[in-house]
Amino acid sequence: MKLSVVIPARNEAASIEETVTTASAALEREGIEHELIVIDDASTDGTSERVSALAARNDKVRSYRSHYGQGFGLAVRAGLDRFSGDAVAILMADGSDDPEDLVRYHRVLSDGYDCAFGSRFIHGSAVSDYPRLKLGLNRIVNWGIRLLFRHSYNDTTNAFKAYRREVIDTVNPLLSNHFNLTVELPLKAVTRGHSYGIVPISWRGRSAGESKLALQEMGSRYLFIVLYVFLEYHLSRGDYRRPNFEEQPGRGRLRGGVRPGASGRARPVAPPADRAGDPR
Ligand SMILES: Nc1nc2c(ncn2[C@@H]2O[C@H](COP(=O)(O)OP(=O)(O)OP(=O)(O)O)[C@@H](O)[C@H]2O)c(=O)[nH]1
Ligand SMILES: [Mg+2]
Repeated sequence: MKLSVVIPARNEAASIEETVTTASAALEREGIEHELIVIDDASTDGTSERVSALAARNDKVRSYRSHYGQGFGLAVRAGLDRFSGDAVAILMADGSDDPEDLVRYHRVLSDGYDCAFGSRFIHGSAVSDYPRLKLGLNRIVNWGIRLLFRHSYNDTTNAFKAYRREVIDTVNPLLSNHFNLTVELPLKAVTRGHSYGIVPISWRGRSAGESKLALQEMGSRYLFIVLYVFLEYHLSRGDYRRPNFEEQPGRGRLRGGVRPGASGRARPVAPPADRAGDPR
């Protein structure tokens, strides 16, 4: 299964080279077919020049200017329009995510799950230098999402996740232009009927560059997209579900979740019934 990695980057000159080279090294070492797609839109600090130099040395690295306007969500969507793999992971350029976790995600997808979700808040995960205010807000928002959607996954808001190609087909057209895309993708994927495996991941606070997340501007946008998906799930009578989705009678909760195995591999608890006998 070829894994495409979409890396949105704006003014990440200090970390983009390490992000791309460590991701490339991890995937090469594991023999995973891959491509790395960096999407820049308005960098002024030399990020694009660095990526062009990387692309000249490594033909699996591709660099694009977003063909949409500026914004995190639009940059990721530009990458999702262009990837050629069987699956796609979204990786931050600021060095916060551990590219080694791409290998874990690839395993989860190879095990048959449609989505690979990491959690920074379960046994086996490692988090350092998380700004306290952001961490507090993160826990509250993820708790609220869990209550609304009645699932047990506790890190919905983290963008670093991976999806099979057909999931991206299911969740399109995407609406979010900004950081709210981080919740639109996983929430639509699971409410529209895709399975997911959860693994512990590592995360560290950025050590260089500036945060692009403006919390005050994003609150209402996050609320909008969470409520949008919630209303779609409850009121649209399944109009947007993935092809061949079959309702499980008597199940109120979102299905497809798995508990993480101690090894970091997704360990299925109850495979999605409609996927039984459908090893892909
Ligand atoms: N192309 C593009 N990339 C963006 C944009 N906004 C953010 N990014 C990238 O998206 C990733 C996440 O942005 P961050 O600024 O790290 O957001 P954050 O992780 O919430 O903030 P920190 O806690 O400071 O790391 C980084 O790789 C950014 O370079 C944008 O408008 N365009
Ligand atoms: Mg960051």
